[in-house]
Amino acid sequence: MRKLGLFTMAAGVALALAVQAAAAADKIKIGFLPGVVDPFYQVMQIGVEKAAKDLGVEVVTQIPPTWGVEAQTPLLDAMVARGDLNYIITAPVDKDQMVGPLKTAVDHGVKIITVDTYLGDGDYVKGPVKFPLSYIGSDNVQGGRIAADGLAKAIGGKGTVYINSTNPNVSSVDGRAKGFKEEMAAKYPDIKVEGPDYNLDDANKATQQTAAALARTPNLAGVFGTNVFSAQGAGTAVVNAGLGGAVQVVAYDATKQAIELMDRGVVSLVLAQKPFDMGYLAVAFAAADAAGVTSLPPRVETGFAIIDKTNVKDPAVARFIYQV
Ligand code: T6T
Repeated sequence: MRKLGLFTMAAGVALALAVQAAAAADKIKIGFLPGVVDPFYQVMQIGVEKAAKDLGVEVVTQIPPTWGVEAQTPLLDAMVARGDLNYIITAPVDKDQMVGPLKTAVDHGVKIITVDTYLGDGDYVKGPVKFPLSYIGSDNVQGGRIAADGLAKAIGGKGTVYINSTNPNVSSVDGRAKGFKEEMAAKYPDIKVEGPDYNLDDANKATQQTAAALARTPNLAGVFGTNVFSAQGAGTAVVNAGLGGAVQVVAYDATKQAIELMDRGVVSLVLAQKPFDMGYLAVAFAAADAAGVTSLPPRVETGFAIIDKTNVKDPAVARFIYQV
């Protein structure tokens, strides 16, 4: 297993301090507002709740039923209007459009920690958006590069590949598509990249779009699905077309379904993120901040487990499959 986490020494020290300091911290209340209902955020919620129990803090969770600013903003506004939350842990669904609503929360005395996705360019020290305490999540550009290397290897270094993604202006999936394209352009001159198409977090739409890509490019060699819904749709379209094994799929997010498709020879590589860690650390950071810790790192990369058929049965790797 390759682990690419850059969990810094500072972050490790901060976490240890958080655990010790939580007992001393004033009782805090945290809002948890992820992006949408899906297995990735369900695992994150398990991490949030475990940390809340371990550290003795209260958490209020609201999950938008669909992805988008229109769905996330009213839930955020309602959290702020409660008046009793000290921190909100959130995955902003748009790196620009959620700046205003989250800044309003800060103006009402709520501190913000972003998980999985970030605001602005994600640099909360020198970048355009500085108010969040920290970004805790994957290095998604790096994840896109890993996906590109995996897909290039699976297709023998040549052919046309296609990206299916969710929405523009989302730091996570944008980063994945960027890293993927950059890596392909830099290292694989015989691979042509098509897409991304945007499925708006709808697996059925992802299936239709991938089916259209297969029809458009009859010799398509591979597909990169940049998240749960994209990879699900990509896998389903390849199976429906009877092309399992002939068209290679690389899946971001280690759902049980992605692993099943790997067992059936449809998916060649799965990138597991660490949503449990993201949720747990975010609560620990809030507790540490409340206890007076001033050196929390503004960015924590939680790393990946990279799963293929050679290591999928290894318990050290399989533990990162999203068990929900
Ligand atoms: O891939 C995750 C998350 O990292 C991304 O920001 C949005 O999609 C997921 O939640 C999976 O559906």
